This record gives sequence, structure tokens and C-alpha cells, in this order.
Amino acid sequence: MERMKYGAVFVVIFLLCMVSMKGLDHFLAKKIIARDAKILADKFEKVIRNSALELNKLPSISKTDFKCDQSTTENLREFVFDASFIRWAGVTKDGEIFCESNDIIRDISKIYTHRISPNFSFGVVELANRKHHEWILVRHFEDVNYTASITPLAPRFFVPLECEHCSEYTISFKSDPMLVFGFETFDGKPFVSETVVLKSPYFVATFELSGNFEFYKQYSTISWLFITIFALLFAFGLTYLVKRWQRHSVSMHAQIVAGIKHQEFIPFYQPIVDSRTQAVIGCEVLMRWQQQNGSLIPPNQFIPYAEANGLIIDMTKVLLEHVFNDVKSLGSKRKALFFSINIVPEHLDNDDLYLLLKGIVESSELKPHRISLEITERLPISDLVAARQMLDKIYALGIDLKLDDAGTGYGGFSYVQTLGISTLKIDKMFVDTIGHEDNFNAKTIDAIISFAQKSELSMIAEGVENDNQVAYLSAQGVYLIQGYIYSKPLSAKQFFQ
Ligand code: G
Ligand code: G
Ligand code: MN
Repeated sequence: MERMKYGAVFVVIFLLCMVSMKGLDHFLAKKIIARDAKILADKFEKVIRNSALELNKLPSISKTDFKCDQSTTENLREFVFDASFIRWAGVTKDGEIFCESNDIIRDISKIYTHRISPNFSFGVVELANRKHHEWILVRHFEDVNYTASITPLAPRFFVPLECEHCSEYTISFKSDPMLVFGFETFDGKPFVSETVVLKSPYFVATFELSGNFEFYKQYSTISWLFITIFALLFAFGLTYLVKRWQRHSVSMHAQIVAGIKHQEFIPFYQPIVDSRTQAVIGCEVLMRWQQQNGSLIPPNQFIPYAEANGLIIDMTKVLLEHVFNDVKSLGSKRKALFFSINIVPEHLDNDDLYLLLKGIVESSELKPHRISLEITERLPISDLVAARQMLDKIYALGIDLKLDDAGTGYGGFSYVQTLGISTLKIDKMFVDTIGHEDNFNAKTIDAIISFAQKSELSMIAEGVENDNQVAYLSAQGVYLIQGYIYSKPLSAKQFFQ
């Protein structure tokens, strides 16, 4: 069962990893293809611009003056020889050739051109077999033209490709006259395609590079072997971590359950002192985990887990029983100190806490006014009305409620009123700002105090560490102090002495 579970976890992680690596590879391939498409489009533009500059070097002509003799033919021939991309040039009009650089028999009657600047046109001659085409650049005069044939760019000349028949490109001039041409060398179906838009003051053309699966594969940079090995290792590692984490939480859970059974959650007591008289008037009960091996674990190592996993309820029960026993055996003759117990919102979800408190109040010397609850503002209460109904039952026993960590969390004014809070515990965070009046929170402590006074709430300041803080608080009317200045949390023995 266990094996199958982790097997499934492994397979899921493995597949997810494969899919995402392949996705990444695809993404990268598309990026490189897009870059190559841009290179190709730039080359195309450059060839045309270059050829136009070359054609501009030829002398101006008109039909009446022009004679095709030995010297003009020779000039054209030299021109073609010098020009980079031009393989034929001629003087033409309406598909008729008057003079040409070399006597290749060519038919320029089927020429489709597109105006690309005031006196230049770009075009294609469609050849009989339609497999190839010629690029044509025309320089216009009044009644006669220079026409040049340009070597078309085959993609394989500059896109690093091993496959001959796996890609094509098309260039389309969308405006009138529509002109579409390209290289159709495809085997199979197009798989990827990237588009670049060419814009000049005279025209807008769309350049599109497409390829079949074979073409796409060349751009793929992460191999299947690597992906598989990586995914295997990754899945192994992650499954191992998941397993460890599960074991850890299972053992945490099991250990706490055993700890509850053996009543290992014991109270420490931190005195709360009236700074006017220096008298201890009560204490906060702080949980410690005393394991059978003798180690004492502080709450931050298990309380968050216990609070999140529904274990805190039973732990609080164990804790309360210890408090009750401590009072009975060590503190019965002592004066009426109160014991402030930490609870979480979940404690108010059902009758358990209420019944436990009721039992203690009815059967022991711990009178209700000596028990107090503190609920933290750090955790939200989902149903305030239901919580208040439960609290009313507890209040009826004579037990009151303090707001712990006041000012740090979800509470707020309405919360205090709705829940019927008796006392605010001013968090250490705000006490720490005393003497640092530049701090923003320094204003907050005054606000909290004045809110409490207006609402007629009692106050206890937490985390008080020096005389300065005591003096400041005292000047504001806050006399009940809990903090290292008086005492750290103490074991039962130390506290009751
Ligand atoms: O004891 P210590 O001083 O380290 O307390 C650490 C935190 O653990 C405090 O924020 C306190 O609110 C919380 N804590 C201590 N005891 C209990 C307890 O019995 N129940 C709950 N819910 N929290 C506790
Ligand atoms: O439940 P609450 O978060 O209020 O618990 C009070 C916490 O503050 C406990 O962890 C307790 O040990 C700690 N504490 C109490 N007094 C002082 C103090 O003066 N200084 C410091 N640093 N911590 C304190
Ligand atoms: Mn507390």
C-alpha cells in the first residue's frame, strides 16, 4: 500500500517533470526559430536595398535617346559583374527587352510587381514549372525601365539547417497588388511557423518561416535522453523528500498523541505583577513538553503543529489537569492567584472545553474567578456568533476571557465587543517600542491603551523587560506587568515557592 502510494507519487512527479522540460524545450525552440525568421527577413530587406542602390548608379535613360549598342550592352554586363546579388539586368518596357547584360532567354511578360518606393518596384516572375521563381527589381523612368534579376535567398544559405526539405518561407506584400512568393521545399506537414512584419515607408510585407517536424527537431536543444534522466533523478529526489516529510509528520503526530496519553504536556507559570505593589496577582500558564527521556521541549516546536492539526484541544486538557493538581498539591494555601490559560478558536467549536472547566470548577478548590482564558488574535474566528454563544456558557461559570497578542492580528474593535473580552494583553511587539518614539508602532501602543481605557477593559503588558517600560506604562495607567523584568516562566515548583 505504502509502496504503491509512493510509486504513484514518483510517476506523477516524473511525468510532470517530463512535460515541463519538454514545454521549456519547445519554448526555447520557438524563440530560436523566431530569431532565425528575423535574420532571414533582415537579409531579404538588405538584398533589396543593396540592389536598389546599385541600380541607382546606372545612368538615367529615356526611350527616344536610348540605343542598345555594343557599349551599352558592355556597360550592363559590367554592372551585373560588379553587383553583389544581381545576375541579369536589362532595359525593358511592358514585358519587352530592348537590351540586356547576357542573352539568357527569359520571359518577363508574366511579371507581378509591387511599388516599393517612388521609382522602384519589386516583383516576381512566375516560371513555367512554378517550382522556382525569380526576384525582379525594376527602376522606373518616364517610358522605359531598368529591370534586374536578383538571386533569391534560399533559407539553407543562412539558417543553420541540415535538412533540405523541411522548411519554407513566404513573403507577402499585402497591399495592392497582392504579391506572395516563397520557397516550398516541404516534406510533410508544417509544424512550426514564425512571422516577422517588415515595414518601410513604402510597403508592409509579412515574412513567414515555417517548418515541418524534422525542421523543428533541429532547434530542439534539450534531448529526450537528458530530459528522461533529469526527470528520473528529480522524481527520485522529490519522492524521497515527500516520504521523509510524511514520516516526520506522521511521527510528530504519533509522538504528540502518545504525549497526550502519558500526560507529558506540563505547565510553566509566568507571574503577572502589579507594578504599584510588586505583588504577584496571577500568572500565564505556558505549555512545555516534558518527554519521557527527560527533555523539555519549548512550545514553538510543537504548538503550531498541534494548533493546525486539532491536537491542541486534548493537550490543553492535559495541561489543565496538571494545573489543577499543582494547585492542589503546592498552592492550596496560597492567596487567590489567577491562572490564565491559552486557548485557540477551535476550543469554542464544541462543548469539550466548557465541560472540562465546569468539572474543575465544581469539583476543586480552584474557584472560577481564579481561572482565566486568553484567546490569541493571531488566528481568525470563523463564526463569531457561535463563539460568543459558547463563551456565554463559560462566562456563566464565572470565568473571563483575555485577548492575547492584542493589536497584532484579526481582532479589532467589533471583535472585542462581540466576544465580551475583559482584558487586553498588550503584545511585546508594542512594549518593545517604548523608548523608540520614532517607530510607527510607538503610536500604536498609545492607541491601544486609550482604546482599552475608553472601552473599560483591563490591561496586561507582556514582554516587559526594563524599568523604563514599567515607568512609561505606569504613567499611562497600565500597572499589570508580565515580563522578564519580574520573572521568566517558572516550573510549578519554583512558581509556588
Ligand atoms: O512559553 P513561550 O514562552 O515560549 O510561549 C511560546 C508561544 O506558545 C506563545 O505564543 C504562547 O501563546 C504559546 N503557548 C504556550 N502555551 C500554550 C498553550 O497551552 N496553548 C496554546 N494554544 N498556545 C500556547
Ligand atoms: O501567549 P503569548 O504569546 O502571550 O506568550 C508570551 C510569550 O512571551 C512566551 O513565549 C513568553 O516566554 C514570552 N515572554 C514573556 N515575557 C517576556 C520578556 O520579557 N521578554 C521576552 N523576550 N519574552 C517574553
Ligand atoms: Mn498567551
